[in-house]
Amino acid sequence: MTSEKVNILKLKLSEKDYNKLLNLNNKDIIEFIEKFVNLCCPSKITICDNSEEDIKYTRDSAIKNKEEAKLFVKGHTIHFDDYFDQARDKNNTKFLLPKDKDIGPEFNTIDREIGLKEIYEILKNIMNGHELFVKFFNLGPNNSEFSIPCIQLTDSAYVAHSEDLLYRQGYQDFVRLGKKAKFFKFVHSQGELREGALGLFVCKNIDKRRIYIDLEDEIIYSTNTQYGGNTIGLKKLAMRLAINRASKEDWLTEHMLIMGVHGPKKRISYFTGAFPSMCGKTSTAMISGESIVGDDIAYIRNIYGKVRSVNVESGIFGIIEGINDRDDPLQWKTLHEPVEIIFSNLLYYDNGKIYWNGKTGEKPKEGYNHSGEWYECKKDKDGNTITASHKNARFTFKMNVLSNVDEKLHDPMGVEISGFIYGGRDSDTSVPVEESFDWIHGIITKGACLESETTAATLGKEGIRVFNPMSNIDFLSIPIGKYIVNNLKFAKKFKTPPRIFSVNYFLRDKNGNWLNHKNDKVIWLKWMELRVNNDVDTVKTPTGYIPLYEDLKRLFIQVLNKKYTKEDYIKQFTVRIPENLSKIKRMNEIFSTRVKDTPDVLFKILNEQKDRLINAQKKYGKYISPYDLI
Ligand code: SPV
Ligand code: MN
Repeated sequence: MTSEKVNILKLKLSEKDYNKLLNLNNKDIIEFIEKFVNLCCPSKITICDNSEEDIKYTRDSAIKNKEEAKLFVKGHTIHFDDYFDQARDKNNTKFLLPKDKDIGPEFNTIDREIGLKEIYEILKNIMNGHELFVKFFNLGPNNSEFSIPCIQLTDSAYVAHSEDLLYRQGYQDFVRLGKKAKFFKFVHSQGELREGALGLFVCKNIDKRRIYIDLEDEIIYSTNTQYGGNTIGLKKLAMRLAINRASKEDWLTEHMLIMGVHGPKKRISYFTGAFPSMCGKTSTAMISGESIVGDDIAYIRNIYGKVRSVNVESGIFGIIEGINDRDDPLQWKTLHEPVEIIFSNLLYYDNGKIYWNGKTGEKPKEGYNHSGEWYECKKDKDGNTITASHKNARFTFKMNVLSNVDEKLHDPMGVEISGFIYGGRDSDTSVPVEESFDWIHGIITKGACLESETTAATLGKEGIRVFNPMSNIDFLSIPIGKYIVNNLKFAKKFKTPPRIFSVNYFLRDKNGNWLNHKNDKVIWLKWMELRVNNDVDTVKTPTGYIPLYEDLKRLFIQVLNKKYTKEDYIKQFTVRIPENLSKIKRMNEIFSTRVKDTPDVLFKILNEQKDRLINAQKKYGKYISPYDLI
């Protein structure tokens, strides 16, 4: 550290803020901040610690800097991202790859030296006229073996505010760890801004949007974007760093919810669940009557011989589209309470009211949204209708505003996991719930082979199956085969590893009718809870273990007060041999061409499954009722 550089922080910081940095007793932190202050040249710097004062300052700055506007309900604010900045930018998210490294063809990479040169050029003086917020957080609970300390540099008060809602404050852990803090680093700038709807500022230079990931230095750069998935360092950006770190240290970073499912006699069994986007992940995590630990990202470790997991986050950045009073009572209620919530990219109308697509109640005809002034039937340049809210419009709140938050959310030891769940959007192949034969069979046939069908809402063309192993494909930072092997190896040390299940909320009959109601998912959860405690028996099929009719019938009555007929059961749990064989064919194709490092065991397990399906077909035909298999 040269004295000249020390001076820049001394010069630009208040004495109080400077002392906050000295208190951390870690010269790497000072050097990191100095380096980017020198490069980005912010006009003002604020160092935030855990204090209420700093948290309030961040929240107030988002309003003062016109990144958020107040809404009618106390605590509620709205934020807009630019019209072309509404989702994760996969094309411009790249790994900085050193010359001597190869992470496989699946990844978007750029030569590390070239990428650094480019991003430094973009960052040069980028914060001129902006205030830099320096924030300290923890990924995971405070004071926990699971957790990773993080420093976020951002010139967006909205990003800093979002992180205050989504993560645990980490300043004290940095003080505790001192020189030992092995932290992740995030550098974000919105770049130049322009005035958008309601006079709120949005990014001007979307063409210079970059998200560059440096696994070597565990640092991520994000520029000229505001959308949370691109900017909130601790969310999907940190996930890439954590997957890489976990792979070296023999634990798992998963794109998973964590929830407590309530069984008989007040028993609670914890599950993690991976679901690609639009497959029911958040709605599963928030089912009333169960308890939520997390809805998006889980760290999973071997703690004294048990599989335990923590929620990396302590808030939710959730999709708001379609949330209504009938299907989502819990989220509906919370979204109307006077608690701190940031709404992004939905419709603002009537001086502070909000509307989102699918919201129960009055549907305004005009207002302001991510496209500016909005009116019914408004079209974009290409003639597409602009709906009132963007389909990726979101809410951000702390989990403690939910009435069913699990009491172990902040437990440094996490919760013990009894089952992993994998759920895709699948109209015709897998049954609503099924248990795998064992860990390896589950990781391979249910996790690694996870697919999801596109919805009309997302791509225009419905029913295209997208390969998404463990629903983590967008966030992997190691080759897919290696990642699958890490998952397979993880359970080797456990006498009884968690059971692995698949769920499918989207099964249809030949005529395209849904075979289940939205609310049925709670039944599959209750059944899995009974299974992990060995309370119920199963029917063995070629693809796994499925429930017995009598157990489901009882659960439907007990939990939903609903009659469940044998016909329902047979339709839902018929083994569909041709569809299952097609799936195996698709997977064999993907794993032998697209994935370059597929472990042999994957092909072996798929071939065994194929043989079981063919043998069953010879005996019972193409569509097999569970009653044939009992
Ligand atoms: C997801 O898309 O999986 C999300 C939202 O959780 S984002 O932050 O964009 O990743
Ligand atoms: Mn996610």
